[in-house]
Amino acid sequence: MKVAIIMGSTSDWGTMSAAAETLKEFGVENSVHVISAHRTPDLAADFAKNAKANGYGVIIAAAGGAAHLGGVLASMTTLPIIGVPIKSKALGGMDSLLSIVQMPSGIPVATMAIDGAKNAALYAIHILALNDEALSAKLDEFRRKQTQKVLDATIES
Ligand code: RP5
Repeated sequence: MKVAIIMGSTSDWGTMSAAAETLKEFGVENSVHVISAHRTPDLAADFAKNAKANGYGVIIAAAGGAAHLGGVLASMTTLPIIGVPIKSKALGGMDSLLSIVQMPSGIPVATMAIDGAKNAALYAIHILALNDEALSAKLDEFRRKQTQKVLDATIES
């Protein structure tokens, strides 16, 4: 299954390219779209309503400021939505974070850290790996290497 990376603006790409890179590293098919909940609401609705039929298994939704993109998409699909709050100029991303994490009961959006693009991709991989043994094995290997890197970096005094 594919992962969709949706961003509210092209200005989010500097942050979100890390998600695309991570998905690529794991060999997970993905596509990147600029869709805004307020600038292109019809497109947002169309994408969310057809995402499952179009072969997507997870949607990553990145937005900054009044970051309602993830919640709007989530209201129109039962696919898991992973929200990435983009650091905003005015409030350093606290506005984005709270807009995504404080979803009212009934329509969940999993919220990553501010600018947490890489973890969004990893979390999407975790979800897809539930039904994909080869992908699950890649995650185990990623964790093993990550642990080894820390152990190798231990400084002796
Ligand atoms: C949001 O507004 C976008 O996700 C972006 O983070 C923020 C600013 O957008 P631009 O004014 O840079 O297009 O919708």
